[in-house]
Amino acid sequence: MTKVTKEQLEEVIGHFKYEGELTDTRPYGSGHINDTYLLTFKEGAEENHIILQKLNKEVFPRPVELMENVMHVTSYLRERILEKGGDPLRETLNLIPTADGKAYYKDSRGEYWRSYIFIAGATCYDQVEKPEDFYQSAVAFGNFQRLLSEFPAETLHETIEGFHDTKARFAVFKQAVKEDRMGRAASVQKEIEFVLAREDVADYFGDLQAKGELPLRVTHNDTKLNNIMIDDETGKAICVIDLDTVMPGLVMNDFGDSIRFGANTAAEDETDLSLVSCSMELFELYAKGFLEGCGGRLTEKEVSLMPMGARVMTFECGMRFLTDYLQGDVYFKIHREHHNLDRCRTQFKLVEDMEKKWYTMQEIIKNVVSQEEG
Ligand code: ADP
Ligand code: GN1
Ligand code: MG
Repeated sequence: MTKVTKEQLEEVIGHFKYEGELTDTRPYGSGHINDTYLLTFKEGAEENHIILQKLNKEVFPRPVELMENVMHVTSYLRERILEKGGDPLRETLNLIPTADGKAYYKDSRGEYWRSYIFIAGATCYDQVEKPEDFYQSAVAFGNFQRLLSEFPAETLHETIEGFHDTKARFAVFKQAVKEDRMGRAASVQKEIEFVLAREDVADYFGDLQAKGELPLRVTHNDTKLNNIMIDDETGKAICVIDLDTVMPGLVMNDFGDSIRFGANTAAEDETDLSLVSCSMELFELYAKGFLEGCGGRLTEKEVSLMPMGARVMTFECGMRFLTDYLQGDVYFKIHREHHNLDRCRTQFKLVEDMEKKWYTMQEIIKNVVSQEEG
């Protein structure tokens, strides 16, 4: 990943249609993929913020297609939000065009940039601070699923091929172990064994899909808590952000990725593994909110596979962190040595914990469903 220079930022900012005088530019947020900046503009006595992002070209090799998806999805959501009397300036992302009316700017180094209206008075959380926030995020992600249920899926590009093809990711992992580019494999034998012992988990959804048992839906595919904005005043989750991976996918994965991140009693990169566990209270709360948000659109099979979604997504994410560690930290941004290994370990601890609580997780889903029906 090449570093963004001051001159580069100046060039990019000069090409967008902004109003007012620029008073501050700073890196922003805790995403692992794109480079996000917060810009501050002054107009008279008023201060306005803007989000500016450099797309990660290594992760998203076809940025133009990606931006087409973002444009389609946000303009579709805008219509749905207006129909129900909502405020599209706060309830979906809004692209700010470049001076020549484009949705993105390609700079002189060939990097792609886009800009969004800043959603003020709302927060993205890296960990659940209040259970109610997690519940609200569940309703919002479920609702996102419902709002996109009629979206013409065939118009979407696949921004990352096989993004949640866990079986294919398992094969990539094995290759990374074999190549052992950084000479790190010997020091992570325990983690490697953990993955190899769970090929059945990696294959689970792919096998069912091959039998035609799972519907393909338009899904978000990166439903972590910090990809949702919660209104500081009302406490409601108002906007689903980070739309780069909206693609056809499985609804259990959207459910599961939220559990992986938000029902963890510790941070994704916690080094004290004794703090890491999957909270059954948060699991239940999220399941309630998500099913409510989906509004009865899921099949019985999809609902019954929600615990499996949590297990598969957590396993897959841990395996991806470990793969990246073995390959030399080329995919996820790291902020300290062995960061990806620390992240991998929390995920595997969570998987183990879910396996211990497997029966409880199934029972919770059954209870939530019967409460919904009753
Ligand atoms: P990444 O793919 O790197 O995770 P995101 O699109 O999720 O990038 O953005 C990173 C962070 O920037 C978010 O977690 C959020 O805090 C902030 N952010 C992104 N878009 C907006 C927006 N429109 N308004 C306010 N904050 C935003
Ligand atoms: C990345 O972009 P961000 O930080 O929201 C990743 C997800 C992982 C997540 C792990 C495009 O999400 O798939 O689950 O990190 N996004 C991409 O925290 O790979
Ligand atoms: Mg994000």
